[in-house]
Amino acid sequence: MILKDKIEQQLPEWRERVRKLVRENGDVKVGDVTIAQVYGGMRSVKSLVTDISYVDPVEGIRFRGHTIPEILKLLPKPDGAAMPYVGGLYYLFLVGSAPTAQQAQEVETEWKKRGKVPQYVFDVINSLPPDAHPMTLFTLAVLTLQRESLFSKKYHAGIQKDQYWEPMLEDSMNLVAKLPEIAAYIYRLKYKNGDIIPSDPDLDWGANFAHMMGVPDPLYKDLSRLYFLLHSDHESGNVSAHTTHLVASSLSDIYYAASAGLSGLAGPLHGLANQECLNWLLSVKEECADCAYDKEALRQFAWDTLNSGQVIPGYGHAVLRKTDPRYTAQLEFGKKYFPEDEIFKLAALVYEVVPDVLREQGKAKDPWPNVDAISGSLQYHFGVKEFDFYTVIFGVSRILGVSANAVWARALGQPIERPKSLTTAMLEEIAQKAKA
Ligand code: AMX
Repeated sequence: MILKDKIEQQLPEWRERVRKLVRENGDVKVGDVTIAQVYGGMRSVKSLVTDISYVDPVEGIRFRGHTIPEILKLLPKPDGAAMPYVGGLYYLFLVGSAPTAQQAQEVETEWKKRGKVPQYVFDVINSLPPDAHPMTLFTLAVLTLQRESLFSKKYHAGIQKDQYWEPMLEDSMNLVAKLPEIAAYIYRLKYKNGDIIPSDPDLDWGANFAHMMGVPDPLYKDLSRLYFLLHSDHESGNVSAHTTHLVASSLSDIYYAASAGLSGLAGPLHGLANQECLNWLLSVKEECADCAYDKEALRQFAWDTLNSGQVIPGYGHAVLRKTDPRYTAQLEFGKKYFPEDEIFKLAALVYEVVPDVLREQGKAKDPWPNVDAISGSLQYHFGVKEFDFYTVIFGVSRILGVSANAVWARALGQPIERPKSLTTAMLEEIAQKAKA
């Protein structure tokens, strides 16, 4: 397989680079940790490593060194498409350099070979009560596939440590290949009377998802490719990425680890924010007719939300301090193809109003929109209005990033994670000593 060969070629050099860094500089300090950080969700504590993506607080995400606009130009696209092959992005994540069109297609072909979802996964999905959240169905489907894990089988058969990454890559490819069909199945089961649309082997991974969702507008194929690209990876400290990494660090396979990450993504401060965001936009539309064109009315509505003790979903970020470039890419997509769409226009107007409101309130460190502030309005435009489902689409995408990271973590022999905890009394003592 092309990805395996390309990683294998780089491994001796990478392993020596890491060994040398730790051997010769293991005692060099990377930073200090304050009591505020210990009690404050470890915000900004530098304690993770990934070479796949990096979030600059001002510039936003870079994938393997490339900004989002660069990536959209760099990666090969299917004939006639405006957005790249997702297989090309996965190649970039795993190999470190951009693929040729042929290399991106090879990844797509591998996914097609591995895409068949076993019936028992659908049986598990079907057995859940109708009001189960789509994220519960999706997470469970990924976990159910665990019995397929090659890593698990090989580990128990006694594989060598320096080969762990190989079945991890196989598992990751097998899992990613099946995600569009699982997600679309959940959508059609829950919202379209179980009228399932079979996969189309002639389509690329992103377009096939769009096809199986049953969205008639061909532009949804490009939106799907764009969406999967933008939500895939955001360095290692966010909840879904860190959870996946933590669980995998115990040598759990990717099915266990990714399903744990998805459970984290389901939280309202993380992936669920995109559904909360659309919900908020719809409440603006319903409760404030003037807000569609009157900035002052919209400003007041935003203040009412804050004064009622709620956050404005889609705004703010733990790391970013500027408009998220993933937001900008989606805004540009909407502006190009459907600038007059009602909800999209409202989302764009909110961008002109909410940052000032948050600045005035003075609490949020980042008053700018994040990736979630607009993604729901684009789905809504294409008729995907069931916003409970939005985090599943995010999850499909996020597994690209976390699985690529898991392969490399295993290839470089990253150990089990085990930070140290202290008691409050110990922290008080440390504080007292620091003052003395
Ligand atoms: N609206 C209102 N208040 C906000 C806010 C927002 N959009 N963003 C931050 N604040 C508040 C926080 O609630 C906090 O208040 P507190 O002191 O009373 O607890 C204060 O500002 C400081 O928070 P912060 O340091 O700026 O943010 P954080 O790192 O603690 O949290 C985040 C980051 C994203 C959870 C937060 O900005 C938020 O809740 N945003 C809205 C939800 C959202 O959009 N989540 C999606 C994030 C992206 C993703 O993972 N998908």
